[in-house]
Amino acid sequence: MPIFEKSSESSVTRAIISRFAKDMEGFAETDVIVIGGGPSGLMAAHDLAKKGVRVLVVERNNYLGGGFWIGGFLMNTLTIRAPAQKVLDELDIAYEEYEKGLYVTPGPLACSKLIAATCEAGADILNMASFDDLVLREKNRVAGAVINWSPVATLPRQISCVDPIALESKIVIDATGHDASVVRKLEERGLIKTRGFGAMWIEKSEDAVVEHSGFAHPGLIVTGMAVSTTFGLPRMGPTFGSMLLSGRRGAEVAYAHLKKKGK
Ligand code: 48H
Repeated sequence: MPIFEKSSESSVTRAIISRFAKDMEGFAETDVIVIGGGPSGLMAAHDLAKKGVRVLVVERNNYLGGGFWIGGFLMNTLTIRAPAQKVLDELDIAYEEYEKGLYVTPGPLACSKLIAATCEAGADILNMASFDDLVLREKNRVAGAVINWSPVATLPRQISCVDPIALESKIVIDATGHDASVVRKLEERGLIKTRGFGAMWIEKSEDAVVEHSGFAHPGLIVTGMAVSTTFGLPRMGPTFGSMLLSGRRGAEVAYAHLKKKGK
């Protein structure tokens, strides 16, 4: 008596293709595209999905989480300053108080729970796909993202002429971390000027990054380290509370904008 239900190779292949095609059709036009699945991007996607917004996270790696897995100096410990530990409470992530207002939690625990919460909230995920360019409309308003499979970038030149595809959205969020790749694409076209992130100053940087999270250009919101790069703010090293609260601020700004426009 076999353990598993009867099936076939063709059924398994068709199951994958039909589900993928259905998903991609939905991704072609959505409310918000988040480029980058690190802590700020996941947090933004989580909060938007919880509010019923259609949100897609595009991540170039085959895994989500960005720098949230490993904390500082590859030591697997994330530090979180108050009040961001409230997000850990909300997501049921265990942590310890190191000293008043400074908390520690293992990266693998916090990261896997944030990913799970984001997926469960209803955010869609497209991984192994890289941001390539923007869709721009009248007055250079950002209206979507052009993406390609990540491995395409590693193909030899003679076979790398694989055209990307475009996904339309009402808002794009740049959550690509230090590179601020989406904002930099606008800079290449002379539409914005980035300042590059500044030297480390934990005390100042975390407030500043949250305060500057929001629209950097019509249709484009910036969250996380990309905010520091865009606006020339100090870096915060291995403290992650501001990444979570920056994503949350980005989601609030996006949601208010969508509501104003009648979503
Ligand atoms: C698709 C892309 C692309 C692309 C990048 O680096 P992240 O963890 O980003 P944040 O901003 O959410 O968090 C930053 C934090 O991890 C950190 O490094 C801190 C706090 N540093 C402080 C300091 O002083 O250095 O995640 C970015 C994600 C990653 O998963 C990338 O793979 C992804 O974006 N990504 N995805 N297309 N072109 N570029």
